[in-house]
Amino acid sequence: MRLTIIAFSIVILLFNCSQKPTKKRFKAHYTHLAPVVDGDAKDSIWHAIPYWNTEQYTWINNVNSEPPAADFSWKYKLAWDENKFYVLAEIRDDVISDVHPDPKNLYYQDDCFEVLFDEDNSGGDHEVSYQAFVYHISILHDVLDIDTEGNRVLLNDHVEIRMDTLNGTSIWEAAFDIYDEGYISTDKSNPVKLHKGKVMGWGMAYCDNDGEENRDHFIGSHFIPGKDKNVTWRSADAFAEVKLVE
Ligand SMILES: [Ca+2]
Ligand SMILES: [Ca+2]
Ligand SMILES: [Ca+2]
Ligand SMILES: [Ca+2]
Repeated sequence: MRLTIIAFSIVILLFNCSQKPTKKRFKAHYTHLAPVVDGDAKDSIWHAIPYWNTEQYTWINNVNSEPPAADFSWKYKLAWDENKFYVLAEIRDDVISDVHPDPKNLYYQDDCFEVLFDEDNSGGDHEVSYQAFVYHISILHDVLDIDTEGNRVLLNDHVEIRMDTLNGTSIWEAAFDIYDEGYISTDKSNPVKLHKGKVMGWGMAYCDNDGEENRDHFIGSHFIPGKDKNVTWRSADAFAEVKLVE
């Protein structure tokens, strides 16, 4: 009897060890008509999606207080077709700021919109690989990640983006090419074709700088367990997921 209980306990333990923690899963909706990336939400797909994603989690807090809505808050919608992944985000940020003009220097301390993709949802380290991408997008539309040598690299040709600000609210509209882990360069690599039912590692974040040297907050789309929440730039284990649906 005792041996049976021990054996049963080991089976339970092994089962638990093999279970990946459940990740938050977002939905992106299919569009027959690609939205025009012009910073205007008039496209039919943005009208057709009836809800906004609004959850926000503070991954870094440098000012010891959570941001009130006028300091930072967001809502966003996600869409896709065979060729692109689309994001429409409406972001309230009281001060739009870029104090580090070199796009490769301290880009994450400026206002910076981040969109995360792990095409095959493998998770794992991606610091010096293209097995996942974290696109750091500046208010000047520069798009930065880290290449396979560990260098900061501009990947502006992976995404068409338009950001316009009026009265403290910015509309970010973006169309992303999705590359898999075999990506070398845009000359030598083709974006993957997307299909219904596909699940990718995904997430979104915003670094909010309000005119000082450093960002006040780093806000993300989903909960990250543990004490160190500044991990998505190097680990896709901390990404959420997105499913491509009808
Ligand atoms: Ca548009
Ligand atoms: Ca702010
Ligand atoms: Ca991957
Ligand atoms: Ca700001």
